[in-house]
Amino acid sequence: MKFVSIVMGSKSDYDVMQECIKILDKFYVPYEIIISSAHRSPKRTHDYIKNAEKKGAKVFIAGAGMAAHLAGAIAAITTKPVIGVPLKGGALDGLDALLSTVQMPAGMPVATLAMGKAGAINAAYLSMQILALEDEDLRAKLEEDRVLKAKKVEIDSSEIEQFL
Ligand code: RP5
Repeated sequence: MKFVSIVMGSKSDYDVMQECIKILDKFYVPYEIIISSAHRSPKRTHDYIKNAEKKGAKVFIAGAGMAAHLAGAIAAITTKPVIGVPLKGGALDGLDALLSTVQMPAGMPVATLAMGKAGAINAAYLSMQILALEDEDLRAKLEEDRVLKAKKVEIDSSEIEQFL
């Protein structure tokens, strides 16, 4: 079965990464989610990624804070797309995680998204867009979602807009 794999570095990341699974649930996209750390449990991370690939993981999402090497460590193990979500926290409040996740050396890409909740939500959307390259039903659902978003802008505006 094709699925999205979500890995987070610590239980303390779960609150934010739940935003990601809420979106995948909404679109009925199957996923796995685990805690595994690049630093604290490197073997577990390696073994999980290898096993998830065998089971059908098509894209990996990594959420981590501080010296956030998780997404890069996963990118070192797989050639599947890796999406990184830098998380806030620590003395630098997420700037450390952003730079650790985004500044990958050439040839080892991590698609790094916004810090925190927006990044977690966008990770779900980007992973679905990747799956939708080979899934017409999912592509149609994503297009419908865009139409609804545009409608909501109009509805929100209609409540307050003024023209001369
Ligand atoms: C990272 O260190 C985790 O992803 C987490 O964001 C951060 C702090 O972890 P805890 O000390 O809260 O477990 O590995």
